[in-house]
Amino acid sequence: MKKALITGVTGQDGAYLSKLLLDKGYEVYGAYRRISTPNFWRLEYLGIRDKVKLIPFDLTDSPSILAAIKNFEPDEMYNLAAQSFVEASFDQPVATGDITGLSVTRFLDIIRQIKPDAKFYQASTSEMFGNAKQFPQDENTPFCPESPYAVAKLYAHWITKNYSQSYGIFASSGILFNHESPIRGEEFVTRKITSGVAKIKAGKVSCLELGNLDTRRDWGFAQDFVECMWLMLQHRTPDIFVVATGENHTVREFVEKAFAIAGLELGWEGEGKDEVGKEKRTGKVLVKVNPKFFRPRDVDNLLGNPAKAVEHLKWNPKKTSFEDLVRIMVEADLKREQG
Ligand code: NAP
Ligand code: G4F
Repeated sequence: MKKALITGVTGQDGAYLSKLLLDKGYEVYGAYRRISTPNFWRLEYLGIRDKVKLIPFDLTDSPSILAAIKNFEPDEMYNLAAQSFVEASFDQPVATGDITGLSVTRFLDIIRQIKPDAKFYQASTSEMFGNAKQFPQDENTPFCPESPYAVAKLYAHWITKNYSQSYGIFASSGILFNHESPIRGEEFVTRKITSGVAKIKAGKVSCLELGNLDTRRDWGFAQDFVECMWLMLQHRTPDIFVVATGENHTVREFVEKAFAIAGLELGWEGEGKDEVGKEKRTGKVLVKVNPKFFRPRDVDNLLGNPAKAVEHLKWNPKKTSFEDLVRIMVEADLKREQG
């Protein structure tokens, strides 16, 4: 039986990847960090909490990384743990650099010393392309990171390639574009929208406040994307792959689709004011723009080209459409609100 170590097992991708590997017959070791309140709701949502072997671990703590690898000798390691929220990285640039960037060297160096035959996956990101001049972005597009998060991820990306080339470790990076699901954190825009829509429908809140509505993202379904992580470690050589759907939409389009699926009439703030500036609309749902949710710098337009993953890994980027993704998320949040 193959053994896999997944860091960030309490996160969205960690939960979906655990489910995938358990279904494939792996023994799954889920590395989680100790926090004041246990945080296993995603594993519970997928019905796998008692199937994953949970081990305490912190990316900033080398002894805990060493113990996880030495004690369990995993064949495959998926490094999904990170400070992953771009907005927060502007407030915590040093912690983000340490957790999301430098920790990957801690991890790889322990692999080099005690388990050099293991395969390693690094969760790289389309944020590394930043405001790229090339569309769509592929494995040869120059990087232009626009946030402390993206800078840290780019460091992690390069050190993964460096350890693979310098020491012959099977270390691959997936440059994943945005991927979402009903277990996405509510701080990210898609889940903020779908849970907001469900709360509006339930009469719990009267409006949704968002930041930049014009940015475009290539949004896919997390359950489909984790499959590509696994495929990368089954490939005959370590490599770098872009994972994306090849289609993008604005935040505004996501909002429109989510409201339509929930059967709610959508009204934008400022759309219908009378002569004294008072909202003319009555009974309509409002979406407001709040400058608080704008970032010091944003990435305007991400669009990935998954051709290499399609050709070499036989991965299907079109399994779940944009419409289906929004529907899956809205329906899950409506169900949650109904208890
Ligand atoms: P997520 O839901 O935010 O999960 C991040 C995980 O990292 C959580 O389990 C978190 O633990 C853990 N973590 C944070 N700091 C840690 C530390 N110091 N030590 C150990 N664990 C720590 O992220 P995700 O959406 O699943 O994404 C998975 C990975 O892919 C991340 O590296 C992310 O940056 C990258 N990525 C994501 C996307 C996307 O669209 N989702 C796209 C490209 C790349 P807690 O539960 O305790 O907070
Ligand atoms: O959902 P977001 O916070 O995701 P973002 O910044 O694209 O990052 C996510 O995807 C990356 C892959 O490209 C991952 F590496 C990263 O870990 C994370 O998973 O924001 C998406 C867009 C941004 O342009 C943001 O400015 O939505 C815009 N937005 C507008 N209003 C908002 C909001 N974002 C958030 N979080 N909250 C808002 O109210």
